[in-house]
Amino acid sequence: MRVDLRTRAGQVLQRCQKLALFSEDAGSLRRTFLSAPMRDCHREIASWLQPLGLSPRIDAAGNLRALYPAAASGAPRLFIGSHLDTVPNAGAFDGVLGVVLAVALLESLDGKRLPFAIELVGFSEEEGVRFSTPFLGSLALVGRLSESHLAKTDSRGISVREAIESFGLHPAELPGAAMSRDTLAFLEFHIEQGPALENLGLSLAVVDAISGQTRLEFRFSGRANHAGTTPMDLRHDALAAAAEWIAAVEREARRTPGLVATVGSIQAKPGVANVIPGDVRATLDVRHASDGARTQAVAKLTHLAEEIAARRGLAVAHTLLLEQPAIPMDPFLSGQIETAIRAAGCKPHHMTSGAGHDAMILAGSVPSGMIFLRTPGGISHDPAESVLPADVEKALECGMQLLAQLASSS
Ligand code: HGY
Ligand code: MN
Ligand code: MN
Repeated sequence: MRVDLRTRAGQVLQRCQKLALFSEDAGSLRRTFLSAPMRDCHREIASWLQPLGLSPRIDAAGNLRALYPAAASGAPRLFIGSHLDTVPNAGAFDGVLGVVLAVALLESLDGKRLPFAIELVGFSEEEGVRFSTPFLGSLALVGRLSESHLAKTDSRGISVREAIESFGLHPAELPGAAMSRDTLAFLEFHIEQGPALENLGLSLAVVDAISGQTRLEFRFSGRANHAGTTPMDLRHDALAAAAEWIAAVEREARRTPGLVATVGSIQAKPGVANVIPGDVRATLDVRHASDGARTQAVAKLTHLAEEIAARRGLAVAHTLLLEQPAIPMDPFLSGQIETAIRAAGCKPHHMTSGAGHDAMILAGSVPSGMIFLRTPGGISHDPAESVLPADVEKALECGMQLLAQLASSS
């Protein structure tokens, strides 16, 4: 039964909202690696895929996988997908929209078979919330999920390996999660998560590259003491030192073109009003389209932390959590995406993504491309995150065009 694009776009939005109900928290959305709500999410998506004759499976890294066969056996495959995990207090579209759009594209084929198979993938962990290590799902797809990844532990001391086992999966089967050698390409639809498309009044963008990112944890070690009896000049206040450093981080980022730097989380111990904090842990997330500019900024911000700590009589140490270089998307695929965006009646905008995506992991192994949808208000990683139904309609039309183009060029 042919469904018109508007109806299908409306269904995409409803489905994203439905998946947003599967959360670890009451009243807000948080769905982390192999949590119980992730299983509900898998079940719901599987219920949409079964009528297409697809039998979805969960691979050993917890990725949802479903293969839509080609016209002929032995044909190569195109991967389409994004991530199903979220940040805490998330919006309903980051990651999930790319998976739900992939389902809608399979439905729009109405049983038609192409010269290539299409494998839908819903990645299990892109944000890195539970284990402070992003991309666990896509790393498994490219065969790069290492023993050190599996040994990472969450706040309860549970390792990635144990989380996989308690979800009923088997780490020994991780090699089987790697994508097959006959993979043509990887395509990811995603919300822009920033203000560019809205400021330009455009629906869709071609992502030419994804900015690199460095994530670290800094630990300021001072001297806890009594808040009432310790004179100001005798203090080694770890939180005051961190505060001075955080202001310096913001100042440095503001005056460096193209640089963004964020201290997203801070924990002060012992964390009570009448004790001078002796121990502070703070995260730092640094991004730039140029790897040189990013690594230079990380070195400068690290030196600043050391200088502030020394002046205040504290110690400071840092741990690297993630070092992800900037990654260009595949030029041929980006050209095809641009053509498809035009064919969908939109003016294509080319841009670099400030946000990280699974495409940056896949791009190291297969030609990868991304299509952005406008993010109203540029708001993301927040319940106010949204997409416009008309843009979803355009994304579907672009996706169908793209499949037709790739089929005719196969
Ligand atoms: O943090 C990011 O760039 C993405 O949302 N994981
Ligand atoms: Mn995100
Ligand atoms: Mn995302």
